[in-house]
Amino acid sequence: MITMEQTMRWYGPQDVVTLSDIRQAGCTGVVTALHHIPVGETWSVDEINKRKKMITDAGMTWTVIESLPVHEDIKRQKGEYKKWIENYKTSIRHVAACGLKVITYNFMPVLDWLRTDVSYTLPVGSKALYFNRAAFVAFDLFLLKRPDAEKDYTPEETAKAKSFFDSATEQEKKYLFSNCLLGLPGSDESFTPQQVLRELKEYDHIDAAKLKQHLFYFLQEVIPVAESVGIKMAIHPDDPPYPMLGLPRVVSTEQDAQELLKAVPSPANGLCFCTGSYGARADNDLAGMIQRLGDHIHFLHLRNTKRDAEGNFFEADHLGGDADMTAIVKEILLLMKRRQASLPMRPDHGHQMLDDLNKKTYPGYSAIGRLKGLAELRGLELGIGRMLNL
Ligand code: DNO
Repeated sequence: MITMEQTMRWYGPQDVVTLSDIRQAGCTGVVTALHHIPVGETWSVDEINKRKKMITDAGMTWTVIESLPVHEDIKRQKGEYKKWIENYKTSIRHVAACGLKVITYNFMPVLDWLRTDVSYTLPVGSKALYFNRAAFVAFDLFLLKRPDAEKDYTPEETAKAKSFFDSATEQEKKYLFSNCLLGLPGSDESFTPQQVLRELKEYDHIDAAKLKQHLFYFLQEVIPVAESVGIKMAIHPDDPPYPMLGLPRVVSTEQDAQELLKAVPSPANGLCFCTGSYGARADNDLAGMIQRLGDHIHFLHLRNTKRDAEGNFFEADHLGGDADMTAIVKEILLLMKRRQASLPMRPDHGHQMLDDLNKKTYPGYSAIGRLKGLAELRGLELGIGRMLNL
């Protein structure tokens, strides 16, 4: 039976969750990035090898990068975007020279993932990440005060946001503000509102069609390089998977994924299949997507969300929520059998629970919560595999 390669994300030497913690959780691999290198700059062979040695010294492997970020100039095709693309190609070559295999990246303008509450208390007392639509609209309209933002919302949504805002305490407003402006993953620096407004303005004339063109151009440039050195590129979907703050998002649905794969056909042009991000939309058929897109899936994020009709969702237990994790893991097992390859996966996010509650980790990246998710997924995989005689 071919099983998934179990990994966890590690934010590097300053991460409160140590390599030893990750090893004890049963992982054989670590997923990480050189977060200290500014976006756009080249990753040197030396720096990559230094990080790799830390991981191999801890008894694990490093084959998947998450993320090699794409410079905003590339997404906007402005400024020095050609230079940043050349740097990206050099980084791909360096990463391959160090024996790594998969590069995860995303093409979300300005912000990466976004939640309105990073410590939403669940009935059992652990904490989860939460996206509250009314809170988000309130942030946009009344805290960030994005020009013309009201055009993006129905009168009903605006009214809900207003009533949310009017009943929130000053402290709750501050908390909402800082959650929405959390910096990029792996960074301790938050965005300032001025910075975000300035960045948003840069996208004034970029709609989804244009952003797609920019993505396809980027792929046409970097995929041949990746293919020539044996690197698989894995694009992470948008999170949440729809336009935010007036910004287009173009990797939210199965159709988006199909289009970007078709734009540059190559075994190197692939996907990070994140069940949490795609799964926040009811119209994404996750198990079906694995069947149809499976040949292009190079990395898996397994996570679950529970949605409601208003567009709110919270991160549920890995085997709870709206995504049918049993059906998903079954499809993954069949896929790996067909491809005769083990796919790297990580339990994406985890609740803050037990001793996690006394620690400050990157939101979603607690040790025990992720270990619980991993252990459940591991058991599910083994059970399904045995039942199906794989
Ligand atoms: C959130 C993560 C994302 C992801 C990037 C990939 O927890 O899944 O931040 O790493 O979008 O580029």
